[in-house]
Amino acid sequence: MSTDEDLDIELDDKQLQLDLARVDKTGTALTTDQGIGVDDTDNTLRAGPRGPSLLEDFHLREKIMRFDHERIPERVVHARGSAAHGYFQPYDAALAQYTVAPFLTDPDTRTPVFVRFSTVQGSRGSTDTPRDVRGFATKFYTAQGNFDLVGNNMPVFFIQDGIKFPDLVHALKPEPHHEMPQAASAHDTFWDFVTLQPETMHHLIWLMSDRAIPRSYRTMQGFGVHTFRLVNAEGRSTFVKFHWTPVAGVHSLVWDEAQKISGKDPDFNRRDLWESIEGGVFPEYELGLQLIAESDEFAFDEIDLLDSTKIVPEEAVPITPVGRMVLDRNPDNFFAETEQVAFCIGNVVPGIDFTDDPLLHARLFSYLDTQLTRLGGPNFPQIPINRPVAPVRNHQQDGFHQDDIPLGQANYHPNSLGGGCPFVPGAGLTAPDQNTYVHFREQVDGHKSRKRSETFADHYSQATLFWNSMSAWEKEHIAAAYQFELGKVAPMHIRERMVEHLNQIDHTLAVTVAAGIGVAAPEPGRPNHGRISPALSQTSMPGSTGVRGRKVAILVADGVDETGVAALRERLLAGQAVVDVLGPVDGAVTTASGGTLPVDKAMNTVASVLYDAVAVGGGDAAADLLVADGVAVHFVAEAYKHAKPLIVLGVGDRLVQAARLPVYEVSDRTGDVPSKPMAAALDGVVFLAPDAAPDAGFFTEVQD
Ligand code: HDE
Repeated sequence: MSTDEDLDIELDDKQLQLDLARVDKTGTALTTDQGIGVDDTDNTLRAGPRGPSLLEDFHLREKIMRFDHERIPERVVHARGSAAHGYFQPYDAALAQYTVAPFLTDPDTRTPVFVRFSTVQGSRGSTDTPRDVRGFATKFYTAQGNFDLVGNNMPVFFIQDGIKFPDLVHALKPEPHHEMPQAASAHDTFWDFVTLQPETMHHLIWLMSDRAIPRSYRTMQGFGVHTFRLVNAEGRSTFVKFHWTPVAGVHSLVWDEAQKISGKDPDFNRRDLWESIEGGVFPEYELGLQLIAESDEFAFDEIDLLDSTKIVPEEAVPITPVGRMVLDRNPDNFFAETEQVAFCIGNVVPGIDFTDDPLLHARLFSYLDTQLTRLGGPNFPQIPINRPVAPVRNHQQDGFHQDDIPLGQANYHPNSLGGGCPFVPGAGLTAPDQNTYVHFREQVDGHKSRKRSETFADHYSQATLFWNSMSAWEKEHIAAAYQFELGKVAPMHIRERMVEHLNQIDHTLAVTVAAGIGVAAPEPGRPNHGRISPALSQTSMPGSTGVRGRKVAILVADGVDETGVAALRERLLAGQAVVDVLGPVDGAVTTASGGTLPVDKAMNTVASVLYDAVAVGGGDAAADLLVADGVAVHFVAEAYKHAKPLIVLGVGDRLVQAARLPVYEVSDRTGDVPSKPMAAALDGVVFLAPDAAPDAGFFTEVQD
């Protein structure tokens, strides 16, 4: 690492702490777990070369025993995940009036973070690109202790009350009798459950949108979902909703692409995260907060702040930008870090507090509880990735895997034998200070009952708001997703029930979906309220990073005009795009001028779905070879199908013609490069002169 910025991070407290746990095997000799050097690790100790193995072979027994126990239970949900280290830094001290938490208010503090992204339904080894919610969990190692913001990439949740979570997850997971399907929501039990539980309707429409198939973790939002509280030094609380917005914009795959990627590269999102960080294209997100005064709790029509199936539209409460998170370091070891990290929504620091959201409260129990089985006992906070950088001193000791050696005689409070230590620092405080957690003094009053508030009753208005706010292509994708998913549901009565729900959201949507799944069109249902929230559309978040981190394939063959390819490559690399030159086979191709051009990969080992754009090199002989190559023809045809920019250099257009694609000629234009929507609007392919490589605007909406 070279810059000053990087240096700060490398020297941060969490990394220093992790250094103590990192074990470098370079140049070392092999030992047993007891530190004993071994003479042979390939042959069991035997009585004669063909004789029986001997029980006294401690190296064999230990090696096999350790192997037998290498796996721990995978997470019951969010089992498949990928993670990275980084830091968070607030822009300024503006939040100091709302919270005592310095990590949100001190612009000189860079708080180390570890972020784990995940899918929900599939197992640990499942694919990255199913239609699913994505987890976005952030552990902030603040100087005041760990704060875990355990969010998702959608701002609402399926259910209002945590007691329904086991039912939801049972219905969503592979069906119990045959354990199918893996990593997919398109099956009977899921749609049976959700159609009987109308509170799921808002989250469902998000799940049918392209938000459920993010292009990468770099281009995905994150949300805390629940309403939390910020609490200041006077003990005043302000409601808060947490939002992460990716600097690279919000971009998704299209469904056909997502399904193909599942086969071509099931690690697509994981690989992208890893390679981006290795390549110095660090994923960045802005933290934004919606702040709502305590006195405004009931100021919103149709929204109860305690109901996690509702958003507070940004038009009603704008998002205040607060700071920036950068992910700049890959984990050293997947198991030790990504698998063993334990997020607990109850991990809060002074200045952040809970509300009475009944979904949140069930989570407060669940996360702590689940780690006991998953990580084998109560000392999981001592695992290096989970350890706070703040000192931990208490009388909670013993249990499986205690790593510390607590000193002294007194393991209770109060004590005099240990000098009264650890002492209770905040005794008597009525409001938090930055080092002492004091729960918000909320007044509560009520009769015990299993009743849901009337204010939670509206399950359709915000689903309609979401639908209304989509662009035409987003609407098309949503309707197609309902058709795909419901088309996989065998019982017709479940399909019909869903169409009835859709009819409460929007009649046109219901009719469109019904037409695709063999259900009769319903009579007009609940009238559409006509409201929109423009901020909900992906088109409102194009991002500002242009070609940076985008992947471009350049197809070449023997006889390619190397000058065009070199110019394009150079300009893309200058913008920090990732460029792969693809040939019919690996190695190199000969060029028009008799030289050689190295090839990064053979075309048939990858596919257009793994790229954001495809370019075709020029050169007469190369064009003839590419036209005769079915893989190359399919490459450009498929890229076109997924509305990706096609960049065609010189006579490379012959390949486009061979694929029978409509053509749009811009080879005479250099500066004014059309964007994908323009290419799509013209229903054609973009031709570029070699010196007209894409600029920032070109990729803005590549994946939308
Ligand atoms: Fe989770 N959830 N969840 N969840 N959740 C878990 O904790 C649970 C919910 C979320 O990368 C589990 O350590 C209940 C909402 C993420 O390690 C478990 C309820 C949101 C992750 C659990 C919810 C989430 C989890 C499984 C309803 C978004 C992955 C393993 C009351 C705001 C964290 C584990 C990681 C993981 C329970 C609902 C996000 C079982 C009971 C809402 C990102 O404890």
